[in-house]
Amino acid sequence: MFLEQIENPNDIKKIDRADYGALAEEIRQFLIEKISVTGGHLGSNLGAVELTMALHLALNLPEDKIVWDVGHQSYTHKLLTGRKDGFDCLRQFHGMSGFPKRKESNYDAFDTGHSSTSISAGLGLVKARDLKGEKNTIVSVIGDGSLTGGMAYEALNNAAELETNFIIILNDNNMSISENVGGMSKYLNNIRTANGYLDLKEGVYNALLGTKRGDTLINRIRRAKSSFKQLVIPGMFYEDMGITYLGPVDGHDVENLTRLIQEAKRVKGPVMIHALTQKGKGYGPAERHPARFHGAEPFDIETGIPSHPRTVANYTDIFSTVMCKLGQRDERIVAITAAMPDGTGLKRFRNMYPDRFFDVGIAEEHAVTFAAGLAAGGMKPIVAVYSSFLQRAYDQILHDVCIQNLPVVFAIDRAGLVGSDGETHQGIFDFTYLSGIPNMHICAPKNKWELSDMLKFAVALDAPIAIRYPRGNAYAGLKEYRAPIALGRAEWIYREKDIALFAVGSMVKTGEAVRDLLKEKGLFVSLINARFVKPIDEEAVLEACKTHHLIVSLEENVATGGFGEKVLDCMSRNGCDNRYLNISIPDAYVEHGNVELLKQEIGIDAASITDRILKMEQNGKAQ
Ligand SMILES: Cc1ncc(C[n+]2csc(CCOP(=O)(O)OP(=O)(O)O)c2C)c(N)n1
Repeated sequence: MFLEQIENPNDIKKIDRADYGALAEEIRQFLIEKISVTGGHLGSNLGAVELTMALHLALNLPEDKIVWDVGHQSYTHKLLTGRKDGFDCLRQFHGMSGFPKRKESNYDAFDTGHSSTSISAGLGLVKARDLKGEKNTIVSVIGDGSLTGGMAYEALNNAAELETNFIIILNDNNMSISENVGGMSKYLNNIRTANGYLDLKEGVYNALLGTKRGDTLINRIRRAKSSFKQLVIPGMFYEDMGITYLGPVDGHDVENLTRLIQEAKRVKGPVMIHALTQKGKGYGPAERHPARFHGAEPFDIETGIPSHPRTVANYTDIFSTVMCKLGQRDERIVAITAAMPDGTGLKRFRNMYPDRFFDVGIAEEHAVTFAAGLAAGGMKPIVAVYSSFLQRAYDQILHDVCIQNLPVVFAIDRAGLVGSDGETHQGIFDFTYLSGIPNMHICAPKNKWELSDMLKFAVALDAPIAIRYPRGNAYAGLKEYRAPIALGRAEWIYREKDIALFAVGSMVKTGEAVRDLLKEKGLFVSLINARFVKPIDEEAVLEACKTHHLIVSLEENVATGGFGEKVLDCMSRNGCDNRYLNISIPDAYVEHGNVELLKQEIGIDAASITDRILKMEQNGKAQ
């Protein structure tokens, strides 16, 4: 009823304040209904409904700007800025993104997807505003989980010197994807329960007032900038840095929040509003299982059960099982995650070996250097991380792990196209950013057994090594091909002549399909499972060059710095003049959408690859 009245940005300002509660309820129902069909980030959005309403009431968008950290909680913002219809194709190919996108709307001030960037970006917008002499308001919204990321502190440190207005809203739901971790989380928790301390303060003062020298004592306590003060005044950490702290406040009270944001606009300097929210608010299953409903697959609203329950093990499951076995065999094995114990499959390892499990918060850079320290101390660290998030830790991999040649294993999940999370999350750069680093080894399994074999191989190797595997079902084909893993050695699966397909990881399965299609045309095709991207098996390449006129490399990584370039380099150094075709991801960001569709779109599905090979065969030259 009220949501119907909201078609355009700022329409919320027409709603009577008495109806805010009803509007919030309608927004929640809308989000639950839509996300139950498309999938998406439910819990974080349900928790941020009132906060977003308050921002839209207190600000004048788009002149004023909101920077959403991670951006997964921006659905209500999208709803209130004329994008209601977009929810039917949320996260689908050419549909509305699940994250803020400047190209999608003038009301999205800054693109996000990875965590802990909003304060830096917001501060940049503030400085740009000031330099241009403008007067608009800039607000960065950051969650307590994202506040575990180091970049947030670099930004706070910088923002503290500011003499003009900058509003930071800390959306504190006491959860990251899983339970939040670490000292800051503890600190925020103490603030949450600050009423206890305030009562204590009052109690102490009242007791002292009743005594003879009570006044003097109270004054002494007040004068002393003691830890007592730290206890009784919430937000001292921020205040001491020079950031005005307002809170903690109820993040579900629209009117109060709106008033507070309006007050915060008057502060000449950085100001933090600490809003307490509940993840999944208003939907029972999401309140009870916040981790499961952080990023939900389509589900049945009544029960919260996924509409298409998984029946096949994915690579994460395989990794999870093997890690538990390895942990049992070798007490030096330790596992590290940057806030993704569920997503990376390390939860079982955590339950079995709590002392050897470390969740460091959303802190990939720290995770890698921490792992380097563990390795230098004689342990065998395995860093389980998503491909796109490891991008952050490039220097730590190079400077802290690889220069010292420390035996850190990188278990890189979600490598390749990930689908609906889109361009910020596609794991298509890891071969590129890893393969230029001396001492690093890189491999990718063709199927679920090979992931297990590679992990065992990796922990036995006394050097840095990365194993990258994709999101989704673990391939259970080619079971009979299980030659022992040897460093830098490929595996011949089919040995014929004429066309040689060198495929890496997920592309071995595609390579099989391509080979079938080519054979239907009467061609002879070899399929080689590359296994290693660094070092590549040059012997296998040269052997193939002798008996095949066309060499094709297949990978789910961008072409630049990828596997194919190494194959071509090997061929050119050795004077091989075979024709060559590089199947990889083009030099562009790949948007959100179904993975199979995306593969067709960029021409790396079996049919498109077969077409390209056939054309090449016909023309006798490269496409
Ligand atoms: C660099 C990076 N690492 C990991 C993630 C995965 N991730 C997405 S949201 C999230 C938790 C964020 O928690 P919080 O900021 O408290 O937001 P909430 O969802 O609780 O509202 C994580 C770990 C990410 N987006 N970016």
